[in-house]
Amino acid sequence: MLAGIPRPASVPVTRISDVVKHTATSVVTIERFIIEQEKLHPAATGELSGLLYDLALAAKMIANKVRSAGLADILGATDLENVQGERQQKLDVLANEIIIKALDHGGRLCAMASEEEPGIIDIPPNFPCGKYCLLFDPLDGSSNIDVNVPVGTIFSVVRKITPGSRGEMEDMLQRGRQQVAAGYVIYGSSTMLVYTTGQGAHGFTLDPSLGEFLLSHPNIRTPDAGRYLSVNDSYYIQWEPNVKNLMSYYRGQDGNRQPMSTRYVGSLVADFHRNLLGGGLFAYPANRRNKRGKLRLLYEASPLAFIVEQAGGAASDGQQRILDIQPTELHQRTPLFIGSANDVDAARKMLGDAKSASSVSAVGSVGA
Ligand code: AHM
Ligand code: MG
Repeated sequence: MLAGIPRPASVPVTRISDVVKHTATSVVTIERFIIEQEKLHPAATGELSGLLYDLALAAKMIANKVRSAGLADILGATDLENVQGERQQKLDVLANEIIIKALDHGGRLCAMASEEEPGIIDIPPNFPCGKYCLLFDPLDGSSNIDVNVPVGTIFSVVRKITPGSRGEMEDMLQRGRQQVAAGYVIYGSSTMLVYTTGQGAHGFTLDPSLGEFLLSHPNIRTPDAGRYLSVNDSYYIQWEPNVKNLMSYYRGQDGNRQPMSTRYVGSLVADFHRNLLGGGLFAYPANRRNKRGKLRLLYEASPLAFIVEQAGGAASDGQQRILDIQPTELHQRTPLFIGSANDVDAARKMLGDAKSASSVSAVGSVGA
């Protein structure tokens, strides 16, 4: 089993110049970057590199579908519901299938789990099993598809910890700090893939003319405090008093800080990506109706928490670090406060302290 992911301050961030040499005419494809990074680990077998490259390929295929969605008449909802009881969009189904088919035969995975599937996705018996598990949200924010708002794919990779060749539930239910890689793809005005393997967070932009992801954002660092607050205010009356106080603080209404500006796309990847690059906080607190919030720990919160920490930011459920939460079920939800470290710290202080003063009933996620 891997040791826990160190806090950002102690992360030996790979200097990009150690990995690739930039010249005026050189471009660094994601394939080259992954291979060069692998060389930093003499014991690496290449399996993780292959897996990341397969994910990049799946992302290109999904980007292609998203881009041509209106033209191909594949917009709109299907009659199906996913395991969360939400209507699936056609592109959700396609993206889910694309990822499974791109990853199931390479011999790198022993199992997968998707936000769109009720249980573990086994590797077909005719394909070899590998040492990693992949957990993913194939198309996050899919309710925005019909109105041309950016959507995204989120993924998390953990190492198999059980004996035997097939992946088990125990392999899936690992704390976020056990992740060996995580990333997201944003299908926006351009398509970008951001990933980490624990040596910084790096971003790649898809060049449509070349069909390649090119290194565009090496060693992303997020500001310690941010300008933007991303939260859905329509839940105001359902928030506990301490959450209301926290939001008043972010808005400067209590006179203790400059007000943050509100920006809420309603597509987690889009909100997260903007705040990662520019600084800010995304918050999806628990409320009286949804005691554990809405977002999924394993497919959304944990992978983005790994990335944000690698970029110098933080992620908390209001009580504890997201990466420390012990999952107990595949589709577990968690409150989420993620982004600039100082802004997340304010949530931890105001919600954590309030809880210990027992003024909060059920805010917080299950877990250790
Ligand atoms: P999804 O995974 O079903 O697409 O739901 C997750 C999405 C996030 O992208 C977004 O941040 C959130 O749901 C928005 O929820 P709400 O409409 O309650 O604000
Ligand atoms: Mg989602």
